[in-house]
Amino acid sequence: MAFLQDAPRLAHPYRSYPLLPGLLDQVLPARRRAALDADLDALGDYALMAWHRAGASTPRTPVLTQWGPWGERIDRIELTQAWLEGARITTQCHVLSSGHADSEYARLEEFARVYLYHLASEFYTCPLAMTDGAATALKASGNRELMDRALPHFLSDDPASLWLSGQWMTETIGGSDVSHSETVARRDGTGQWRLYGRKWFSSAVVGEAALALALPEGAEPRNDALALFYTETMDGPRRKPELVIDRLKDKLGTRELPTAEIHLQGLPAWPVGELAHGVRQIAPVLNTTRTWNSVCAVASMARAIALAQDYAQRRQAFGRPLIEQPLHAQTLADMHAEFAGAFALAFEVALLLGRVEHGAASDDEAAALRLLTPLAKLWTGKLAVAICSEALECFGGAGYIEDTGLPQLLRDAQVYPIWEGTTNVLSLDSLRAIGAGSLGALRGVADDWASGDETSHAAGLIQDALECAQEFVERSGGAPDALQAGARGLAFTLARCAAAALLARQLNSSPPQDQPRAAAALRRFLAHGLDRLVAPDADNTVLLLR
Ligand code: MFK
Repeated sequence: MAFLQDAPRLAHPYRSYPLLPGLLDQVLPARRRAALDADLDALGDYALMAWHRAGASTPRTPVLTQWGPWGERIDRIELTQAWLEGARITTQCHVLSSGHADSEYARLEEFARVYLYHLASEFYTCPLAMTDGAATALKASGNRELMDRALPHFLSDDPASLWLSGQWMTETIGGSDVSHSETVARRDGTGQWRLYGRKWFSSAVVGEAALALALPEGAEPRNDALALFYTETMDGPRRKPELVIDRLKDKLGTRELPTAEIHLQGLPAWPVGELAHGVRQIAPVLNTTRTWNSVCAVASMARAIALAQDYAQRRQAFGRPLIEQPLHAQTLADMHAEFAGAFALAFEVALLLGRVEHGAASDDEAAALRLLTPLAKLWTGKLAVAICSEALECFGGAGYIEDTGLPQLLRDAQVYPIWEGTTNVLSLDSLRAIGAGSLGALRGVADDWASGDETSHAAGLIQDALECAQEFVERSGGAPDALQAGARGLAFTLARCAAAALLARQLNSSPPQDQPRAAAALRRFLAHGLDRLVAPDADNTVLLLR
């Protein structure tokens, strides 16, 4: 009989893995907790179905048809099955609307849904994240007219009226430095603003609306001169002719997601707020989508570890199952500990976001959230790539073979450190937050999280690492280049400290039967070290770059 290998099996993503239910049990009041179950069960069912469906079908990608048979411009995009199902499943399970419910727990409940839905969605979560961000930014703007017009669609629980919103910032010359935006806004003879320019990455081009940065005609091209505009893309069932889709991107991963290059040729638009300071106005979008990025990154880690662990029980090598091989078991346990820290941090950001939005957070929590948002994004993004890569290795050669479905995990994970700001851009954003005083706030909340009889040793290690981080900031304070050169090491240290403090809190608040595992996660995470600070050596850098 030829050799046959059992494939890895995925258990129910909600019911069979204790981390998410355990967190929700601990945090949510009983009534809210019970009310959430039906949606999470449904999203877990959908995720399981999608995994089996993907294994039994040939991968598809979206197709753009630009021209009709009689010469007319049509820019039609055919979507994959999961994208066609996206509006129904997300509205049925209240993915977006739940995040804007009137409760400090709204964001936690939203991101629990996102976590379960993300991989099955084939990155339909990308435009959902933008839509969530657009809703958040419109609310922050206080622009009542635009809120009344767009929010009922963005947060709709009816698939027929759901609108997706894009976020159009990135341009060829601009990239992360959006101050070089070339898109301009001009008023026509009727006083209507219209957008002209080219946007280089639009992942919600099938959506009905967008927030876009543009330079109002006549304004000095300065950093703070960009304005934020709201625009709509559809004229009934047809895309407006002033929005032209140039092509779909050919990407390393997220291939089901139709990311487009577009031209704006006079698309009507409305200012969201004052005709300047657009970056400040779009910041709520950035912080919201970065939180999505963090939660989606931990969802990828969870999937990779679940499959690798299941396979380790099925695969026999050198006389016993992989899971009984000491080095393989060690590798899996290392992945679990890092994942537990990342999960705790991503969901704490979600919880804090809801608390801040509903006035339930302390001043320290609000200031810490500003710093934790980029920290969680940059750390979970990098970790997702490392864990997905390690998980593929756990399958040996099979992990490198396309129709196992495993390589896609790694390809898709590579978007997390890039999407919504690279690791370096986010490290610099964390300096922006530290400059506004949030390091002291982070130290305060981390002290609270880690305090407890069982965790005094952990609390000491965390305090020591945070003290080193603070000293690094103070030492480099007078030398901005040194601070920037060390910003990544600083950010990773702070992220690890926050995650360790949350693991300590988890241990202190776990029911007795869960404490041994919580203690093991904390111990292993600490053993991997907290301090990632590097002393920048500018001369050495110059020599190496010669
Ligand atoms: C899922 C699949 C995706 C498919 C493939 C995708 C590939 C990637 C495609 C993309 O392009 S995704 C979009 C990624 N782009 C970004 O995320 C932008 C990255 N760049 C940054 O984040 C820059 O740091 C930033 C644009 C914000 C720099 O702009 P500025 O104008 O040089 O910033 P400045 O002057 O420091 O800040 C302007 C204001 O905004 C300040 O407020 P004030 O005016 O009150 O002083 C800042 O405090 C505020 N601000 C900036 N970032 C903030 C913020 N406020 C709160 N939170 C933040 N994060």
